[in-house]
Amino acid sequence: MTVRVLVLHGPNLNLLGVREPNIYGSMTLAEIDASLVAQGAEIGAEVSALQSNHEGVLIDALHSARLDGTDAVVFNAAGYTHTSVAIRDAVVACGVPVVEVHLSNPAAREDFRQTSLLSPVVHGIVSGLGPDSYRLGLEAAVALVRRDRAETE
Ligand code: CA2
Repeated sequence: MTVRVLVLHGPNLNLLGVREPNIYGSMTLAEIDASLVAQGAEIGAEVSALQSNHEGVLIDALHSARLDGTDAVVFNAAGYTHTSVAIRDAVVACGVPVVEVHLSNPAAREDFRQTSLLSPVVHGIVSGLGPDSYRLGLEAAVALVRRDRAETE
């Protein structure tokens, strides 16, 4: 059975490949999304992707995931990772497994990136591996859903 995964990208990630390639790499967001859709097709997952610079849009997307048949979310909340109680609450409320991903390794960066408000409420975290963080996050999300399904059969 197909696994439906939402890949959700937070603020400024629309600038990937255009600005700061030394930190975030040279792939554009469209290229990352296309690679995840292709990966999904290979492993039996239907991948959709959304980027927003607006906190409320990200929260609405998490709420929709609860109702629209999404099985798991791969989420790079970007700067909101470190600041947004509202997004953390929405992650809890969405009721599907969420895998937190980061292109960079926030633990190796500035003090203000050392706290993730999301990490305590997600199923797992992949960071520091560039676009491979998303690739591994998607693989993990699909495995989580398949394991849950197998356990409830
Ligand atoms: O490493 C990551 O994926 C981050 O989530 C990226 C966030 C940062 O605030 C987190 O601490 C770690 C920033 C995203 C900004 O994306 C840009 C991409 C290109 C140019 C400028 C910003």
